[in-house]
Amino acid sequence: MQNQSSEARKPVIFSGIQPSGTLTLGNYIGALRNFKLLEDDYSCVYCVVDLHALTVRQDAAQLRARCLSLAATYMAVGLNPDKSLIYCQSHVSAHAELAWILNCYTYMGELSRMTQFKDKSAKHADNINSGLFTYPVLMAADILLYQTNLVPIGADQKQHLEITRDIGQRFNSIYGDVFTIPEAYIGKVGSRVMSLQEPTRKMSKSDPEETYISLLDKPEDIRRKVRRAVTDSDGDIRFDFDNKPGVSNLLSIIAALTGEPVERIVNELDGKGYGGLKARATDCVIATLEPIQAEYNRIMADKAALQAILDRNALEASRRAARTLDKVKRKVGCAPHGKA
Ligand code: ATP
Ligand code: LTN
Repeated sequence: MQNQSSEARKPVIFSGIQPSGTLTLGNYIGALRNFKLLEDDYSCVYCVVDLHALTVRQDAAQLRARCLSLAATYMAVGLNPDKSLIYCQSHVSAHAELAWILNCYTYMGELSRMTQFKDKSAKHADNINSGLFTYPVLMAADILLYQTNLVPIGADQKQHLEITRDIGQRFNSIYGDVFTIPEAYIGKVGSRVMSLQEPTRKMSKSDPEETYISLLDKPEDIRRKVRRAVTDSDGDIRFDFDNKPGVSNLLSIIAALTGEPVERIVNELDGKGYGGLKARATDCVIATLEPIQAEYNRIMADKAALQAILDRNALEASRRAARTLDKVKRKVGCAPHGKA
């Protein structure tokens, strides 16, 4: 973990991922690999947001296992637990406390405009709970608690970052400069990886298996899923998301994983057909995931050590979060006795 002086000097990054399933290639390209990229220049806080995952019914034992697995995945992509604060959201009660207070500074109207709420309500029509509705307020609390400057996220979370900024600014305009107002960090390539089966929808870990590539998929699964990925019937390899979403999605995956510009990839694949495109995509994905999987298996082999890291980090996160939460409580009139 960083010492306090280096932590104080660097700007702060916060991001979180829900332990709602095994991470997908979308989570990796859109979020996780940027977490790693930014690790050296910022004081990073990377959270396993299990309270957010409760907005959809979860099996308790499975959720616990998924929290450990997600923390191991953070480390398997190269995040260093001595540099980045990796911990579990529910272990730090300040998140839920600040979320409650911020709920009272957030309007029903602005929450009703959130597209993720509309999508998730349609997907879980039998469980449209109020947590699903106030989900962005908990996300705002996550971010604002740590005086965050930058939030690496995929494009689908842009709206949630905007409401976070609005809530933070609203609070600051009443009480003075309590919160740092964060900026989104959205990668230029791959900020929205699409479903392999319905390439006009984003790839999502809580969708059916064949629609996504899991970070833990075996090479044969990856080969099969990419081979069956929906393309189109004109046989032309070019980037044109509106008319060729499936082909464009595979091209962006290759571009994101290799760092090559899309035009060069298109030229290289000239005459190779969709078979060639899919083979190239498969190779890139397997080459990226193999070392991550090896590292993941190594970390998961010692769950006690992993748990110890999470426990230790939760204490440090609580310490950092308390600074903001205490200030907020004082501002709104909830200061503990003798501390007003
Ligand atoms: P769920 O299916 O449970 O809603 P999810 O797979 O959509 O989950 P989250 O945990 O909500 O993933 O997101 C974690 C991070 O990954 C966020 O920053 C999000 O923007 C990013 N992300 C998720 N899906 C994609 C995608 N298809 N392309 C790019 N980034 C993505
Ligand atoms: N809402 C995000 C997950 C999330 C998050 C955060 C992301 C919860 N808290 C704080 C960035 C910062 C999602 O659904 N992907």
